[in-house]
Formats: sequence, C-alpha cells, structure tokens
Amino acid sequence: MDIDEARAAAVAAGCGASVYTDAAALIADPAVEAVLIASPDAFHAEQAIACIDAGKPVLCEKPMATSVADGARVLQAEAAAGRRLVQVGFMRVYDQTHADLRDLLARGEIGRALSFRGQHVNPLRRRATIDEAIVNSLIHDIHSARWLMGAEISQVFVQWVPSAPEQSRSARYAIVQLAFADGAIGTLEWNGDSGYGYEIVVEITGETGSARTVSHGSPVLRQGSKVSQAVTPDWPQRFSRAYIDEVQIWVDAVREGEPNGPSAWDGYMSLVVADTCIRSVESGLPEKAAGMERPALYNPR
Ligand code: ISE
Repeated sequence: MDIDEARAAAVAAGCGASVYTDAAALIADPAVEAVLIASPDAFHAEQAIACIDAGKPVLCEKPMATSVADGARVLQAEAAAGRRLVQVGFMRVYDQTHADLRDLLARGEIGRALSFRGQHVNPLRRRATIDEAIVNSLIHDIHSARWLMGAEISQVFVQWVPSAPEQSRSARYAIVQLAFADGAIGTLEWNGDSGYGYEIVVEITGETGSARTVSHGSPVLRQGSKVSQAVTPDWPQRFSRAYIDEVQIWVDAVREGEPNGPSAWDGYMSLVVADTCIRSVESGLPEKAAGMERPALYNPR
C-alpha cells in the first residue's frame, strides 16, 4: 500500500502483489492475513490498533507510536484482544553479533553486567531535531539496552550538541547517560552525521570481563602503508540480513500461533524511556522513568 499508486504498482509488478492506496482497506481485506507496517512513524499506532481490532498479526516498524499515550492505546487494544498480535521492528535482535552477545551474557561469561555502552553512528540523511533523534533513532538503542541488560532503565540524562547553534532543538550529536533498575549504568552515543558511514556498536562490561559486538564484516585491507576496512554506507546495508530474518521468523511464528519477537510491551517501555529523555532535554537534568508492572500477557514464554 502507498498513497503514491504508481510507486505501489511498480513494486507490486515485481512480486505479483495487489495494490492498495488506503491502509484501512488493506487491513480489512479478508485476503490479507497479516500486516507489516512501514509507514511514517505518526501512523504506526492507529494502524497497529486497526490490525489488532481486525484480529490480524502485525509487525510494526519502530517506533510503535510517537507518544507514550498512543503506545498505551496499543497496549490497551492488545489487552482487550487477550492475545499477542503485535511485534515491534527492533530488528537488532535478529542481527547475528547482537544475538551472539546476548547468548554470551546469558551463559554468564562476563558475570553480572555492570555497564552498557551503545554507539549509534548515522551518515547525514537530514537534519534531525533532538526529539526525532530520540524517538526515531535512539529508540533502537533504548531497546537494545533493555534487552541485552535484562533490566529496565530507571533514569536518563540527555546532553546534546545542536547541528545549528541558532536552532537549539536541532541535533548533531547526543549522549544519554543511563541508570538501570538493577543498579547497572550506561551511555548511549548518537551521531547524526558521521562523515564516514553507518556503525552500530554495543559494549557491555561485566564483573569478569567485557564483550563488544563486531560492527563490520568486511575484510581488513593492508596495502600502501595503510590498514583499512570498508564501512557500510547506511542501515539497509548493515542490517539487510537481520531485516530478512526478522520478517521470515515473524511469518513462521504467526503461522504457528503468535509472534515471538519484541512485543508491544517492549515498544511501550522504549517509548516511556524516550519520553523520559525528552523530559531531560526540557529540564536539562537527569529524569526518572516511571516504574511499571509488566502485564502477564508479556511474561516470557
Ligand atoms: C532508521 O529508521 C533505522 O531504523 C536505523 O536503524 C537507524 O539507524 C536510523 O537512525 C533510523 O532513522
């Protein structure tokens, strides 16, 4: 579906799909069994709720909503349905080096996790505001921190460098200091214009060692008194395998019964932390995130 029918038709021609120009019509069509939402962020919550109301499994790209209130509406709709229908597009869960890091932590190889360091390096796509950087981009790192550390984030402190001094809400570089509910600490670093490409790095320090993701698969070239390694230009190239695995595993899971990836609760709690970050932007101080009881619907299976 696309509001640009010609563009939708061009994609459909390549894969024998039907074309829609209206999301509600697509979601309501009895021939449609499941929905992947990759529309602009502002439409995610209402479209996810429409899928829930239609009883259709939905893979909703992050962020699940653009506000905590809309995120809560998605949770309420799923609670009313009484079953999990929503998966949120935190696809780093399907990235091999992130999954390997999670397994290493689960085996206790570095003991109790003491700190999380996330680096999110973007090439310039467009000038973002600090609010967009948090809700659209850093939302990935917020989820990675919760997921890999196995703990909720209880306090944040945001500092940033505007991309234009006269536009105070513009964002060129940001650092978010984290405190976790279990006493661990961390930082998220966000770069909106790296000057060299796209890079995502996670490093976790534990009691008996530290572990860091591998951010490039490309060979290291030694030539002409230099050592160099290619860096992916942007996120589609860096995470192409993870996106494909995310969708295939989601399709297989919903065919079996229900989604088994990041849930609407993960989508909601990431929004709670993002909202707390924006409160820190407003106050210029560390801000506490409201602690919340996880509904039984989202208990680990
Ligand atoms: C984009 O939507 C993504 O999901 C990318 O992973 C992230 O790096 C980028 O900043 C977002 O805009």
